[in-house]
Amino acid sequence: MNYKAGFVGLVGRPNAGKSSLLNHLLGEKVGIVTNKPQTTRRRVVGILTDDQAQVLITDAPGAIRSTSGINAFLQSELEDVIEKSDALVAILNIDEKDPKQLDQILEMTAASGKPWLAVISKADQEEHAHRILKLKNKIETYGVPSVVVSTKYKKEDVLAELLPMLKELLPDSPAPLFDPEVYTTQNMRDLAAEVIREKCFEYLHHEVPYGTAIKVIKYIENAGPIIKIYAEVVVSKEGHRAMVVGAKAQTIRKIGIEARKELEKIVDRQIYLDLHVKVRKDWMKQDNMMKDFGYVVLD
Ligand SMILES: Nc1nc2c(ncn2[C@@H]2O[C@H](COP(=O)(O)OP(=O)(O)OP(=O)(O)O)[C@@H](O)[C@H]2O)c(=O)[nH]1
Ligand SMILES: [Mg+2]
Repeated sequence: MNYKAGFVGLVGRPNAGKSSLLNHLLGEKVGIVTNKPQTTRRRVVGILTDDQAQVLITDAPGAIRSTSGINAFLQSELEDVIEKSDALVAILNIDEKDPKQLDQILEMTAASGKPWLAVISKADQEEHAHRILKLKNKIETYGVPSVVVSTKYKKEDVLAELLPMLKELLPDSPAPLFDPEVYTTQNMRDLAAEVIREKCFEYLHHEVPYGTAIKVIKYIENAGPIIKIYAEVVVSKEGHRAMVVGAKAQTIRKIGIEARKELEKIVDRQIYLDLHVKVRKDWMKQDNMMKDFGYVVLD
């Protein structure tokens, strides 16, 4: 069989478990995960390489509709991932509150005209298990295969079932497209910003986390044994500053401690993390400021 290589885009609702699935398949954290929808903002590529194929899985924001600001960016980022992928995986989460929305995910994926398959996610959730068969039947009407997954299933088992099917969807390629030794195209500086943002999603509530962005000002890794990271937690309203800082600075301290611990696990080195809260009014409504945080669709 010829060598295969290409990009597979993940298409699903916000909270469908896309980033969790990618991390699970890789056995590494490349994308951040929270129980709040619209966690992923920019695409993240995870790479699975073996002697038959290189599968470049692109995690994308969940499907939403919006015409302005950060949400319009999320929509166009997903549209661009769909356009640039060689194949797609529709992720259908069995805990979706509005199951009709899953039909739209199937429609959207099929309409791309790309080769695709469907994954039924979060299958461990027994209270929603009755939906699995219904979803399978619906997927069958599209004439594409489906796989039932959960991050609670063993990684090896999920890979054994899913990987051969993903390879089938990919074009021939004379060689891998990326260094076979690496598992992501993301750099540590960007991952650090994302992990800090993940903790903001965990420890902040209501609209506050949706108005946060992280800017890594300095990332120093070669000046001694400790990696030093200086970053800004940017909020969109003056009133949010106090919520991010918290009483006696407890909230920002907690965000910093948890982000540092997580990053130390990832890089297996000691980290010094310095966080400052900064207000940039309505940044997520203004293109020039969004661009500053990388929220722009790249050509
Ligand atoms: N029970 C269960 N929960 C899961 C599973 N996969 C993901 N979750 C949970 O679902 C929530 C959303 O997971 P994410 O991976 O962030 O979902 P996403 O599709 O990337 O979401 P967005 O980035 O917001 O579009 C988190 O609380 C996860 O822990 C699973 O297989 N089983
Ligand atoms: Mg995500």
